[in-house]
Amino acid sequence: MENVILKKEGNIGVLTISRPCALNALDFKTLVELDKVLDELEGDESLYVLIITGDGEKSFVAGADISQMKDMNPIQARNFSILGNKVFKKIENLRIPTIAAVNGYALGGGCELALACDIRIACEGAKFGQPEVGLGITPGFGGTQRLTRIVGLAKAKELIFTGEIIDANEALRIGLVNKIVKKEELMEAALKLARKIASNAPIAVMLAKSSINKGYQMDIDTAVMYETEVFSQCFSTEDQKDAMIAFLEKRKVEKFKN
Ligand code: CO8
Repeated sequence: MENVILKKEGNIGVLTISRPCALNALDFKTLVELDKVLDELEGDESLYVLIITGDGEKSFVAGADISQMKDMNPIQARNFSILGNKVFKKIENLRIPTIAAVNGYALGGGCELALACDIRIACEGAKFGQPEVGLGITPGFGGTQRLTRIVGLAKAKELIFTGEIIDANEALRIGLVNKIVKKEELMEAALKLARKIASNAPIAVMLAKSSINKGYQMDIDTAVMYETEVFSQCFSTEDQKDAMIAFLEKRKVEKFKN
């Protein structure tokens, strides 16, 4: 892997997109590398949370690679969009929670990458936007759908139609990010949140993610039935028994097993 770096800190994975020559813009090669690494991560049971960030001080991901898209014909563009969407879907559906640690520009495909994560923490100075219409294209890695679901129809339309770049404070105000921290505290804040998630019963966390994500695509009655299935599955885990016994014995579970 050249453009994607995976490090592990205990049961937390930190995935860094690293293409300093183009502010970490996503080209074909980087997307293929991401696709591979996500397959490895899906099978790695030692990991409970994944953080995704960008290399360097300036940029999370400055979009899809414009120099690579410049000469594409519609078929090539379609294939590029299909690959990006496949990768981002893998992130969205990864069994463990994902946190985008947005360390700078998150534009176009970079904003879409952050949107595919479960939670977004931004540093002061981070910038968000879907500037595609200024380049003669639409968002193509899920932006028209995920941005709309996260910030609502009217705000998503405003951002996508104008291509306006917003700062971290505005992103927080509209619910695009969960939290803003000082730049030098970003990774520690992401790790702190990841550790908090990882301190809970891992199967329960994974099932909760599945229930939220799958249920969000369903009508409420079907979604609540799915929640019931997921909830009942928890009762086949050792963690459920251990945690409830520990509560009744007025102590904490030392370590979740599953
Ligand atoms: N693609 C390719 N190269 C890039 C990109 C990019 N998205 N962003 C920055 N770079 C390169 C620059 O060309 C420059 O290269 P060089 O040093 O060789 O000239 C280098 O990175 C540094 O960039 P700047 O000199 O521009 O740095 P500034 O600090 O002046 O500006 C900005 C930083 C504001 C982030 C500026 O670089 C910028 O506007 N970048 C483009 C942002 C953008 O429009 N992103 C959206 C791209 S479109 C997209 O993401 C579509 C997604 C869906 C695709 C669907 C597939 C069909």
